[in-house]
Amino acid sequence: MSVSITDTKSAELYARALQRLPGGVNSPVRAMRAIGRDPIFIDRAEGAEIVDVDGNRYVDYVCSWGPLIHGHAHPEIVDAVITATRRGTSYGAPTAGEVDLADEVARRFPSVEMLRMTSSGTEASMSAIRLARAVTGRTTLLKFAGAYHGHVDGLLAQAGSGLATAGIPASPGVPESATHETVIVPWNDGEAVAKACAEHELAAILAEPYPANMGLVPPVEGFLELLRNKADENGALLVFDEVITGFRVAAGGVQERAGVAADLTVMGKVIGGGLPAAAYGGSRALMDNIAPAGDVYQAGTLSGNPLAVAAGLATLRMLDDAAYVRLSATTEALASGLRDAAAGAGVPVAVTTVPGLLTIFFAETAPRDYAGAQACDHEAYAAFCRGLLARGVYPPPSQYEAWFPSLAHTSEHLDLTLDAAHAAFAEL
Ligand code: HOZ
Repeated sequence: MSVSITDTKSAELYARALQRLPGGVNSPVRAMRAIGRDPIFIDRAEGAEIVDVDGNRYVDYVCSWGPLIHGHAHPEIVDAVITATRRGTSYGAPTAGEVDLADEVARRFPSVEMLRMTSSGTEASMSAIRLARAVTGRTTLLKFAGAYHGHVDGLLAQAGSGLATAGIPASPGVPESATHETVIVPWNDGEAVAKACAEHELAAILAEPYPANMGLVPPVEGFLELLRNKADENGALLVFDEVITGFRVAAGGVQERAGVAADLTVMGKVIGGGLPAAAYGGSRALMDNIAPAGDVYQAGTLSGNPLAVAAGLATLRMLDDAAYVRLSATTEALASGLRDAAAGAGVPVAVTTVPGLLTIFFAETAPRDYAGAQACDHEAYAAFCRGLLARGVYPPPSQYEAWFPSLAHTSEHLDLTLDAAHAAFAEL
């Protein structure tokens, strides 16, 4: 493992990239501006480790922002993709794998009797909203400040993830007409939800049930049940965006852990095993409204792509009960090690966890909403990240993104991470 990094080749690539790619990247957070440094260009990865173009090796806690629950380049997933590739990369026609994948999802998510695949979580969110509006005959949506459901126009106001990271409250280019039917309330605020429900006939209440795009800010006791009840009273659909949490926090996502079922579920990341795939699904009665079964239109040339389906199937089939026990233990060991390291250095932090997800907030207490996440010490987080990177640990370069421990992280990886954390905290 590296103890300091040289980045000559990354710097050269970044200079070239800036001429051709806005900000030098194809998605904003990886540019690392929020932690005050330039992006690191990756050459290859295996298990829990990535290697950059300068040969620096890191323990990776981004893991492609969630899809790689088994770590990088898992041999069974790679084999599945290679086998699928030899049979053709895309047909624009249905395959057996798509039916198998829908079966695998339905077994884990009882609320998802049917699904439609898309290529990205953004598309899946957008399509779930269209369906909710079509079946309710209503247009207004309720979402939470700091939640992120992809870069759908109507949901970009007060959104988490890259918008929060860059401090963009609402993206230019999104017309007011696209957002004026979005009602935004603070996460974990039952009164605000009740008030919004009293004032609006909603098509949907849309939530990440464990929000992880303002950092990980779990729901307070009873909040998900409240959302379920309020949606039912209002006549709205409850839409859970489980792009990050699905197949990760439990086989059946937050819905399994919390025992609260959604009407529509948005899935992504793990379902594609590291290739571009996402989906939305719900009851047969709802999903039969989607074309060609019904008249709610939605389509995609690469939807259900056979390589992504092969990667997704291989990924899901390796996720047995023991895997979830192990992922939970790894997450908890990392969290308690980080808490101890911070305490040892006298740095106040609050570490939130659910199995497979973690955020270290630089604050005395864990935030319970977006305003709380915004109030954390982002300079300290940035300095901590730079300290980790210099010691061979690659954290999410934003206070608003969760860490993604994987099944490939071993006790040696955790030891190295915690040694680096001790040193990085001491520098603060
Ligand atoms: N939406 C991802 C994070 N939640 C993308 C991060 C990036 O910009 O690479």
